[in-house]
This record gives sequence, C-alpha cells and structure tokens, in this order.
Amino acid sequence: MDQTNAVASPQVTLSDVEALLQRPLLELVFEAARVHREHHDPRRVQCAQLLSIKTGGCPEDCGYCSQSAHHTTPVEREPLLDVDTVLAQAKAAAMNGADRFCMGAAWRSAKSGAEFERVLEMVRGVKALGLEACATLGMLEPQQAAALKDAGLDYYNHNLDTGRSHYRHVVTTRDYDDRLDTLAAVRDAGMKVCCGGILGLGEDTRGRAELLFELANLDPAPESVPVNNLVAVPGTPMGEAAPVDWSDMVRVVAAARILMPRSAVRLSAGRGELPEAAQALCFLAGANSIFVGDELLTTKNPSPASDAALLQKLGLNAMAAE
Ligand code: SAM
Ligand code: DTB
Ligand code: SF4
Repeated sequence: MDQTNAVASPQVTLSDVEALLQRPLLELVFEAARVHREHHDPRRVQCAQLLSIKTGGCPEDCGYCSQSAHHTTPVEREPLLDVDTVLAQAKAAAMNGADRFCMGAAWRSAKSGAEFERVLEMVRGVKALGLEACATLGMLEPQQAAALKDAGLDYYNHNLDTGRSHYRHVVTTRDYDDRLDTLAAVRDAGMKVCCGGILGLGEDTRGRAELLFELANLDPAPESVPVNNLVAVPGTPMGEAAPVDWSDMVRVVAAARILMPRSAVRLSAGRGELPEAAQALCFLAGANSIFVGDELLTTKNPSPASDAALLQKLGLNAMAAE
C-alpha cells in the first residue's frame, strides 16, 4: 500500500472501506440512513452559496478545472473582487435562504499583503451578516490560517480530490502531502475543515476507497465533506470524461456518512447532472448540505426554483446548520 497520512492505528482500514463500497446498494443506503438518523435531523438540509472571488488564470494544472491557466476554457480571468461586491452577493444569498457563504479563489496559495487583507475584510463582512463563512484560497501558511480564524472564518475548504495513488493523474503541480500540510495548518489554527473529493476523474473503486480512507482517518475527521460529481468542462483534460453513474454518487455519499457519522456530507458540484430521484437517494443516504444559487464557481447549478420544489417534494427543510 502507498504511504498514507493514516494515524498509527487507522480508525478504518482501506479494505474496510473497499468492502463498504462493494455492499449491495440498498443495504448500504439503509445502513447509512440509520447512522444519519442517529446523529442528525434527517429533515434538515443546509444550503450554502458559492462565489468565485477571483476567477481563472490559476498556475496549478488540476485536470478537471476550468480555471487552470494550463487549459483553454470558456472561463475569463477576473481579478480579486472588491469587498462591497462580495458583500452584496452575500447579502443576496442570505435573502435567498442560504445560511453559509463560501468564497473561492483560483490561487495556488493564498496571497499575502493587500489582497489577503481584502479577503479578511470579506470574511468579517460575511460574518457580520450572520452567515457561516467558508473560503477556499489554495495552500495556506500557518500564519495565514491564524489570520483567517481571527477574522471569523468558520470553515476552510481544501479538497483531497481523489485517492493518493490516482492523484498524480489529476494534478502534477503539487502533491498529496501539500494538501495534507494545509489541512494541518487549518486544523492547528482552530478552524473547521471542509475536505472531500470529486468522482469521475478516471478513478476506480479502489481509488474512491483510498479517498474515503484518507478522509476518515484525518484526526479528527473533517467536519464537512463535499462529494463533487465532475463537471466536465470543455478544454480541460477531463472535458470528455465519462459521466459518473448516479449509483456511484449514492454509494460514496452513503459510505462517507457511515465512516464520518457526525460530519456534514455535502452533495456538491455536478448535482444538476443527477436525476432528482438519485438526489433523493443521496439525501436518504446522509447527504445534508447542498449548494444553492444558479452558479457554483464557474459552472451551472440547478435553479433555486427547481431546488425549492425538490426539497418540498421530499419534505426536507432548508435550515441552518446544527
Ligand atoms: N484553488 C483552490 C483549490 O484548489 O484548493 C480553491 C478553488 S477550487 C475550484 C475548489 C475545489 O472545487 C477543488 O478542490 C475541486 O475539488 C472542486 N472542483 C473544481 N472544478 C471542479 C469540477 N469541474 N467539477 C467538480 N469539482 C470541481
Ligand atoms: C467543493 O468541494 N466544491 C465547490 C467548493 N468546494 C468550492 C466548488 C465546485 C466547483 C465546481 C466547478 C466550477 O463551478 O467551477
Ligand atoms: Fe487552481 Fe483550484 Fe482550479 Fe486547481 S482547482 S486549477 S488550484 S482553482
């Protein structure tokens, strides 16, 4: 087995996770639903809204990403937004029922100086609106993590994306341990960790098991686990990737719920490509957070009206996090 960050005695082994993913789908969903009900209100779904505060031109070469300078995609570069623009969007998100606001920047690592100060100001402003605040700005140094924490940032999002052995097929400009170092800095600063991955990057079941194994053995486990379905963006190396079968999304959501019983499991990008009935199974299997609003960072999300109708159909309440 490849070297991993697992603690001396992992809480779960890779073969435990593989066995979980191979269980008959409905048995897995049933078990996940049971675990979900033990730890969460099953009618409650948190609604988060994303905003790209700095778009495109990223020096990293993530094969899935519309914002990498290595790929030619329809995304136009935009400099860091000003604080007022971001806070106007945050206010609108709150009015539309979001209780969490997530700011994403296409940086390899968070900037220092005036741009970083501006981000801190955004965080303070989002908190002053009574929203939960999350940011994803690339790699962080410990002092940047501490400054974000001081500004009131609740969560930092930094995904492992895939299992360790598949990672080099997805990104070559950084390695898995760079991601783990930033996650450690976030944890040490006292922020909550939002860390998950993407399905559809050409990984096999073992790759998915490796990702879940890494996440579940972070100590403590991430408070928030986004499960993204690849949005295949034309012009990226993964622009023609085969779509993920809906049952695989359900499987991974269910396994994440069982392995990380107390975490929020977020049904994230690519939700619009899932049939409504598959989204319903994901909620049954423990997904309890979604992104709302017409746009993610650079790609489309289901419309607010269709999401409101879906939640109503399922008897789910869009409500603040526990
Ligand atoms: N640059 C920062 C970083 O990579 O950490 C933050 C922004 S980045 C866009 C945030 C996350 O979005 C990535 O880690 C990846 O998991 C997810 N993501 C990006 N493009 C995606 C796509 N096309 N489909 C699904 N998820 C995607
Ligand atoms: C995460 O795991 N998913 C969100 C959030 N963290 C920042 C981002 C999804 C991006 C989807 C592609 C896009 O819109 O560019
Ligand atoms: Fe840059 Fe983040 Fe996109 Fe990778 S995922 S290219 S780091 S914006």
